[in-house]
Amino acid sequence: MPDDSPVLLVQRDGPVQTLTLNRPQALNSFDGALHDALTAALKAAAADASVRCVVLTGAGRAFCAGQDLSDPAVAPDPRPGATPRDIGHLIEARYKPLAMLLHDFPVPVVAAVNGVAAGAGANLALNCDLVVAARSASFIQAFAKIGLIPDCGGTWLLPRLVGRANAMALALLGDKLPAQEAARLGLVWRVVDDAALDAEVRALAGRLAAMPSRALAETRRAFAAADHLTLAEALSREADVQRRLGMSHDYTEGVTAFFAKRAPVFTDR
Ligand code: LHQ
Repeated sequence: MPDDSPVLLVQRDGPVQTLTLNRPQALNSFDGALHDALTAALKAAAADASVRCVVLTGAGRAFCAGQDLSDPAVAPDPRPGATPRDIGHLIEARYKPLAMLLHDFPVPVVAAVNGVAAGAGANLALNCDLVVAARSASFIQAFAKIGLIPDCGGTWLLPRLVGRANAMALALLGDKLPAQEAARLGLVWRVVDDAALDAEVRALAGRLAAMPSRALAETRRAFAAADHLTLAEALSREADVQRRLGMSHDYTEGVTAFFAKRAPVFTDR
């Protein structure tokens, strides 16, 4: 019987949009349909001013097993003389735009890593602003096991998150890193009991949604930009961004609310 359940579940809870990868039979690995659905849903959320936080998670026992290796677009043809696949094209066409979309996202994105996150699935999570993992979750830089290098931003993210020594060990060995160890290395922010993941992430997303979205997105961009700036350049960039944010409604609202001893109501995006 054909499986006609959507490959991505889109659920709205007030200002929080939850996107659930839904190919549990293939551990939520990416085929073309999932790529299309996730990219479209992220673009729609980015364009919708009423969305103030996005949560990414997976259905079933996995977060995401990376690329679906059975997808004809990537599956190598073992026949002698067969033309090799150009998988670089897929990276350019799919994974790069996805990572850049997250990098430029106007509101915070939280990864709720409910289970195993492998290959590009692990790096999908690491592209998010905050990563909360269930205690039973794990992270695997599976690429070396199939003769590839970390993609979906892995080569950029891993050394920045965990330092070169840890990044090299993770990427070269491709071992399964349990969530607790991932948190100890600084790969993820927080580990919670499996049964508490949904509630913890809901509370966190609600908090983020009430915060000044534009300032949060500018913080992500400032951290990334600072990587290739001198201190003096970073300080000047801070001044530029602060100048813009200082003219925003959210800044006026934040300071006004502080002195009025009330909760601020932030609306900018
Ligand atoms: C899968 C997958 C999968 C298809 C589990 N595909 N079916 C970019 C561009 C181009 C080419 C290549 O890659 C990339 C980026 C990448 O992401 S490369 C890395 C791709 N991912 C992997 O190499 C991970 C492969 N999966 C695994 O190592 C294991 O499945 C993990 C460690 C994730 C989970 O292990 P187990 O819990 O033991 O589950 P399992 O291996 O038994 O998998 C369950 C089912 O899911 C199984 O199918 P079956 O019909 O036997 O029940 C797997 O074949 C299927 N599956 N990952 N990526």
